[in-house]
Amino acid sequence: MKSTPTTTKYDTAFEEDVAKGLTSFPKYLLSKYIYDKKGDKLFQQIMNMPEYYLTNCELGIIEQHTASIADSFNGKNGFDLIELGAGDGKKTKVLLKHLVAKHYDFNYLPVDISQHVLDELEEALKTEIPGVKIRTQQGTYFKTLEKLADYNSRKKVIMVLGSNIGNLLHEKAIDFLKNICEAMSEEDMLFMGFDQKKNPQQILDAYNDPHGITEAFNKNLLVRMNNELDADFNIEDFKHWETYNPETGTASSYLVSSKQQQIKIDKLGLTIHFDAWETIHTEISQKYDDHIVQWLAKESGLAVTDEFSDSENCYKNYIFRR
Ligand code: AVJ
Repeated sequence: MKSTPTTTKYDTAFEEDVAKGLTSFPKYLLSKYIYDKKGDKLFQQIMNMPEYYLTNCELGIIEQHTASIADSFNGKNGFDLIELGAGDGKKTKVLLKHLVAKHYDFNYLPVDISQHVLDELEEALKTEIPGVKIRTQQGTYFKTLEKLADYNSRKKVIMVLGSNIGNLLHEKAIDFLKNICEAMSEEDMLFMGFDQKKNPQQILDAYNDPHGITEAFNKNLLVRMNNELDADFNIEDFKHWETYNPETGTASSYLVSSKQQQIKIDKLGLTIHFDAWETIHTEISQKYDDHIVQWLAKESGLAVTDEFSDSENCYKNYIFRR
């Protein structure tokens, strides 16, 4: 492996990004760092909460439209199903079961940043749906997409569930979609889930549950800095705060310092000052409508060719082609 020369004084991207985010104004942290082993667990718990409607909405759509979705996947020589961000596969398993039962000719290639998540998924599939030909790919979406571009033996179906794209500001989402588009050939397709604009209260409730699971998920960033960067955050001195702007469709998560305080981050040699009620922005969860999705597609060189949704249009899964 060629190592890239670097001028930074930090050992890891986590260190560098934390230093950058907490010395910026306003302060921010990147939501991808929520997901260590404990963060993965907390997200599983979130997906099982009644308030977090996204999971059941998308599961319902996939259950209701299994046959049409499976049909749209199929190519003349079968297909390769590439899932970016594999998770626990609850929703994917519905599709896989159907694809195996109907003898579709396909490989399943789940891609995830976490090898642990991939191992668990592979193990579960071995017993639950033994007919699936699975090849796991550990890595970032970006690197994997580059590799997959040369992978042109038959139709590629790229699948991204869970409205995971919602963590990206539109500009970044377009970059992501452009990358996918570049990895696609004429026959290929993208199947992607987008949470929809809806009653603002329902959105706020999904990101502010009464049991504090989302709070713990958000605060896992502080826990990680304490454990990995020798920081001295007192978790109780920060409040989890959620906002939703119904005009832009952007839900934002913050950690708010409830007092003036100095935090030492020994590993980074930094002392961070917080005014009382100063914020750290930690995550966006973008909500969409057809206009936004059409615009994102157009900006990325893609076209929406089909869509599936529930009766309330709570959530939508779109098919894109290039
Ligand atoms: C995994 C990005 C889709 O934004 O809804 C859940 C993460 N954050 N609760 C989302 C999350 C707080 C989730 N995504």
